[in-house]
This record gives sequence, C-alpha cells and structure tokens, in this order.
Amino acid sequence: MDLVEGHLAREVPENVPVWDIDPYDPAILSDPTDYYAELRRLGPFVYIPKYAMLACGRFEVTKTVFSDWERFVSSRGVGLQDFSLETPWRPHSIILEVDPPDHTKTRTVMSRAMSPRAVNNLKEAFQTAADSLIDQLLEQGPFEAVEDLAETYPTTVFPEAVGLHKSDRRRLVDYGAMVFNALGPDNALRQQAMAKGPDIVPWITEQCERKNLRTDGIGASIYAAADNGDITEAEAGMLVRSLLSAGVDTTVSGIGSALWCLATHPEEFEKLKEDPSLARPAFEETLRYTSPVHSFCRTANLDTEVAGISIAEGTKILCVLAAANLDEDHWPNADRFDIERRPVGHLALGTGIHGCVGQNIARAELEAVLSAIARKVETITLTGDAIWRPNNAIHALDRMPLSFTAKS
Ligand code: OVV
Repeated sequence: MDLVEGHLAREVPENVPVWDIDPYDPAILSDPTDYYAELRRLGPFVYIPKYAMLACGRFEVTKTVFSDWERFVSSRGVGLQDFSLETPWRPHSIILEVDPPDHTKTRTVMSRAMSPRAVNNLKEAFQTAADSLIDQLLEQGPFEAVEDLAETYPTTVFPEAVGLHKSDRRRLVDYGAMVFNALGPDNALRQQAMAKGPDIVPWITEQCERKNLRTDGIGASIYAAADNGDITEAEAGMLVRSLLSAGVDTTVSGIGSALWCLATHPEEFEKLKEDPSLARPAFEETLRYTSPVHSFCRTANLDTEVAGISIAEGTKILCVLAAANLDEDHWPNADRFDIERRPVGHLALGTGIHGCVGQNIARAELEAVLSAIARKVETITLTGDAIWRPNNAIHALDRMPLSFTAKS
C-alpha cells in the first residue's frame, strides 16, 4: 500500500467529489474564505488527491468526526502523518496524540492544573499586565500589532503563569510554529519551521524540567501530580511541553485576529467600548469568525460510515474547524462579525474529550486584553495592510500596523 505524507493512500469513497486543490498552499492559507465555502458546497466530504485524504468543513459532519474518538482517533496523529506507520518528529504528545484510556489520566492532571479556580488566581496579574501594555502602546503611538501586542502579551503572562524563570518570545513563538506546521505536509512551511529545531527544541526541553520551574505555577501543579503518583516525573515534563506547544501561538493568533476584527468592524468596537463586559463574547465571536486552529486531522481506526459515505480504516480526514465555524447552515449570517452573537458550540476550541484544556487561560488572557482596550482606547486604525503568516494548522497574522487613540 502506498504512503502519501506518511499515511495510507486509500481510494476515493463512492459519491465523494474529487477536488484538485492544495489546502496547504500559502496563498490559500493566507486567504482561506473561498476555499472554506467551496469545501462546504461540494458535500459532507471531499477527496483531495494531492494528499490522498478526505476533508470536511460542514458544521455537523466536522463536529461528528472531530468528537468521535472511538472511530476517529488521535493516537495516529492529528496531522497528515500516521503515527502507526511513521515515527513523528518529536516524542508524541501524551495528551493530544493519544486516545482513552491513556488520554484520561493526563487530561485529568491538565484540567486540574488549569481549573477555573487555578485560572481565577491568575486574573489579577493578567489584567495588570494588559492595562500596562495598552497604556504603553497608547503612549508610544503607531505600533506593530503582531510583535508589540499579539506576541508580546502571551509570551509575557503565559510563561509567568507556567512558572518559567525566563521567557524567550522568539523561541516560544517559533516552537509553536514548528508544532503546528508539523501537522501539515512536508512543504516549505514545515521545512522552514523545522530548520529552527536545533536551536529551539533543546531550550524548550530544558524549560520543562522541574528544576527550571517556579514552585507556584501551573508547571509546579503538574509536577505535584507526579509527587502524588498520578503520573511519572517524565510524564510531568511532557505535559509542561504540551503547555508550551499549545499555549502560545494559539493565543497570539487570538489576540491578533481580535484586533483585526475590531479594526475592520468599527461599529462592533463601538459596542465593546460602550459595554466592556462584551470582551468575552467578542473573543468567542473572534474564535468563530477567524478560528486560530484552522484544521486538525483525525484517522479512521476502522472501516466505517459517516453521512452515508464509506470511510476505510487508515483514512486521514482533515477537519476544517474554521470552515465549520462559518457554515451558514448552522450560523445565521455566518459571514457577519457580531460581538453580541454568543456563538455557543463553535468548534474553534475543538469539542469532546480533546476540547482545548487550556481554554480557561485563553479566555482569561483575551478578556484582560480586550477589556483594557475597551476601557482605554477610543479608535483602532489600520495604518497599512494586515498580512497573514501562513501555517499548516494555525491562522494568524504576520504583521499589522495599527494606531490607537486614547479615550479622553
Ligand atoms: C498543537 C498542539 C495542540 C494541543 C496540544 C499539543 C500540541 C501538545 O503538544 O500536547
């Protein structure tokens, strides 16, 4: 049997349209709206010959495949490579790239470490940091929103919350770029991200060690689970690695995209200024409208059927979460950014047993930043083009020149 990008090349199932497209083309990754619409239009699934995979983007079917962990497993990798056939680039994640029962133990440790109560204790520090960063940007004048805000904020507050002694913005962001690009094919994006590995990976691994973490952070609560005998010391280190893998580029994308949405929808920003308590729903709508993780794969672990389509064991299915979040059959006026929508059930944070375990932290960070902006900023102006940074799994900005004016 032939392998394509490290997985079995199964035949085109009956009644599935063949679509000759490269969803990992940088031009599509940078401007994906038409691709999402066509993916939904073509049917519940399409077959993409370049990668010998299925893809889905309608809300219901995407949700079904994404959450049915018994049929559509994560243990064979959530990118194009099938871990049962090829060895991944790094030891596999012991929370993302596993199924129950292995998943249950690590998931429990991580949800406890990032419980609502644990995250409540971080909120004051998050708000103080957000208020002072926004004050500083107001003083500074025009700024580069990706570097000076979207990357700066999470790489300041998150490593601090984890308990790292020192942050390193570039290495943290570039490690995220490796982890997420690694989920795609072996294209130039993946290769360029991976080239930074020799500098970054040893640094990341070192930060995950117990001796390099403060005793009062999220990292320490994970190591406390090792002291209790719930997990091993080595597993604790691997779970800290998961924090650093999944917790930076995602929130960097969320902040950048939220700013972009507000800058390009001034009427929505007016609503936020009038009622800063809309910070949270504004973030949820940003997640729906410009989902940071545009897609993850699942692998069929048996011959099965979804929406009347036969799916063979070993089939990789690209679940395009961002397309599902824009499905007009599920979301009325799906292409409208409306901070009062309250888009309950969007798939940007996944759904089911693998749903984002750090979502309380992500929400706390975004709420802090957006409420600081709502209280302090009068106008947000794009002073040049917003440019996207293509990534095989993340939708994020590369550069966005902005200027704020202060409320009087
Ligand atoms: C890209 C990603 C998402 C979620 C978890 C992880 C990675 C991990 O390394 O555990």
